[in-house]
Amino acid sequence: MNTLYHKAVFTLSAPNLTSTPKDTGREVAFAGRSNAGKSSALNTLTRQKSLARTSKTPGRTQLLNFFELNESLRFVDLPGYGYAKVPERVKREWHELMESYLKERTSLYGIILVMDIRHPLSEFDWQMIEWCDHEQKPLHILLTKADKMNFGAAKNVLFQVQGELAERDMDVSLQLFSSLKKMGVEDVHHLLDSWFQA
Ligand SMILES: Nc1nc2c(ncn2[C@@H]2O[C@H](COP(=O)(O)OP(=O)(O)O)[C@@H](O)[C@H]2O)c(=O)[nH]1
Ligand SMILES: [Mg+2]
Repeated sequence: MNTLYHKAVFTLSAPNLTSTPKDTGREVAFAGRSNAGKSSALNTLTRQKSLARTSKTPGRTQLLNFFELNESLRFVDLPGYGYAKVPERVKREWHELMESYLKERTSLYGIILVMDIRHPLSEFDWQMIEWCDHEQKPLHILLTKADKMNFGAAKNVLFQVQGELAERDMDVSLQLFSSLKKMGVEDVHHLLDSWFQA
C-alpha cells in the first residue's frame, strides 16, 4: 500500500469545519506542537519534498490542511499548537476548532501525534491524548527527531513516555521516528494500512 501514501496531493486548507471536504471515507490527522516535525513527517511518509510546508519559524495560521490519497482516503495536517507567542484569542480558537473537529468529524479514523523526542508530552500533547481517549479515536505517537540522540537515549525516552501513558491508563501506541534518517517509516505505513483498511 506504500504507493498509496506517495500519491498524496494537496486538496485544500480549511479555516473552519464548514469548509472541510465532504465528511465521507476515512481520514488520518497529524497533530503536534509547532516545530515538532509534523510537516517533515508528512513529507517523509509521502516521500514528497514539500507536500506539507516545513519551516524553522512556526506558522501562525490556524488551518486544517487536507491531502487526498484517493477518492475516499485523506491525510489532514492539523494546526500546530503550543507556540508561546500566539495571542490568547488564537489559542482559544485553536482549542475550539480542534475539539469540534475531533468530536464531529465522522470520517476521522485516527490521529498521529508528532512529538519532538527532546520535548515529549507537553500540556498540549496531553490535551490531544485526552481528547482522543474521550472520543475513542486510535492514537499513535511518533517520537521524531530521534536522530538527535543516540539510540540508547532515544529508547529510554520511549520507555519513559510509555510508562507515563500507562500510568494514566491511556491506550496509545508509540514509536521512534526520524524524517532526517527515514527511521520508522515502514512501521507507520503498516499502521496506516491497518487504519485505512479496518
Ligand atoms: N534532525 C531532525 N530535524 C528535523 C526532523 N524533523 C523535522 N526537523 C526540523 O525541525 C524543524 C521543524 O520541522 P517542521 O516539519 O516544519 O515542524 P512542524 O512545525 O511540526 O510542521 C525544521 O527545521 C526541520 O528541518 C528530524 O527527524 N530530524
Ligand atoms: Mg508544519
